[in-house]
Amino acid sequence: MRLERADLLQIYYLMRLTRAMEDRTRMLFLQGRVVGGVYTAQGHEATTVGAAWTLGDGDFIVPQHRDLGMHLTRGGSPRAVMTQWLARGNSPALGRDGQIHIGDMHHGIVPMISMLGESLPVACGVALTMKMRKRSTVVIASMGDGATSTGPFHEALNFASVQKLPIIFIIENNGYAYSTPTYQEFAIANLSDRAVAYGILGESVDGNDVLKVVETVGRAVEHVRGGKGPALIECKTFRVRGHSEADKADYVPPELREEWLARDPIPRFEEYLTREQILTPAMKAEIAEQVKGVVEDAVNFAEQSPAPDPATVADYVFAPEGPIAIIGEPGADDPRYINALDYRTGKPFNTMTDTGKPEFVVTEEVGRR
Ligand SMILES: Cc1ncc(C[n+]2csc(CCOP(=O)(O)OP(=O)(O)O)c2C)c(N)n1
Repeated sequence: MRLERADLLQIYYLMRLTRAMEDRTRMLFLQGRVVGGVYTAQGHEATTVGAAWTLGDGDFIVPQHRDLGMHLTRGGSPRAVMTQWLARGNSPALGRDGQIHIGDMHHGIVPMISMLGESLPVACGVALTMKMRKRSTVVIASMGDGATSTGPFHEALNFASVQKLPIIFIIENNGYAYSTPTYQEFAIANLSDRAVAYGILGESVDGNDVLKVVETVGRAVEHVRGGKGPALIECKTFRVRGHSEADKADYVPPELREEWLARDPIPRFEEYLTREQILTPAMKAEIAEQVKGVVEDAVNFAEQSPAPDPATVADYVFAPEGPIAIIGEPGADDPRYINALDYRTGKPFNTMTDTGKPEFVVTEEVGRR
């Protein structure tokens, strides 16, 4: 994938913005201003920004809990992220959830699912929908190394392979699943070797080298968009901080952390950009100021936003009485699939519907509350 000078600088900006947003949130957490825990991904920025950079308009990400960089790269709003972390009433989850448990369909961001691995079959559903609609959409679904030991991971890879879905599975292998080191998780050298079992493209890459990530995932995007079926890309990286801010990560040998800190993706990319005379000291300072401004704007916006109204606490948490869903006619795109409709609107649950009109006739109710 060809990167112009402006692209390289934008990638650098996004990596720095991701790191700065998380650093600021850690400070807010220490001041007791964040609701719930804080899960950061210091060290993952080359993987998250680099992978998401390869996508175009109309593509989707189905991210995991360490993917702030993907959100920001896809155009997700720093203000929305900050309102979510501070659980304000205008946050994407309306103050009912924190973290980057955020979806943003305008930017092709499907909200994450906390249960490890469970978002992968959902990502297959998105890819299948787009394939049935004859779009050239690519879906990136990401996960940690730990999530690759779940059943849904294997089910999703098999389904995607059989259906030749336009999906790239990105494994962010950061050395640990919480406190479990990779050598206790699996006994293969490269997690991408698992692609062989499903007959799909598999590749491992240095996940701390943003140019390598863009090149490798970019190639996978071409492969997938060309209708050749899914890909499994392992990005080898490291989670420098704890699983969450409540975790001191003292199970990580200090020399291992030092080794990875020396490969921090941000200074590494900075060195490259400086060497190539793309980034001057003045530009570096300018980008730092820009990042600072965006972060402060997001924090100020979130802090000035109202807390959720306690009177609305049960809204959107419990479904109102009535039928849960109604079944429509077999799908026009593919008669093997039947569409469930939202009983309140009669429209498909699918928020990606083109016309906004119900495409299928209501025939049957499914369950009642
Ligand atoms: C099915 C399931 N089991 C356990 C958890 C609790 N949990 C959340 S993140 C996490 C570690 C996941 O490790 P990995 O997939 O390698 O991602 P990482 O956090 O290292 O980026 C665990 C055990 C969960 N969310 N879902």
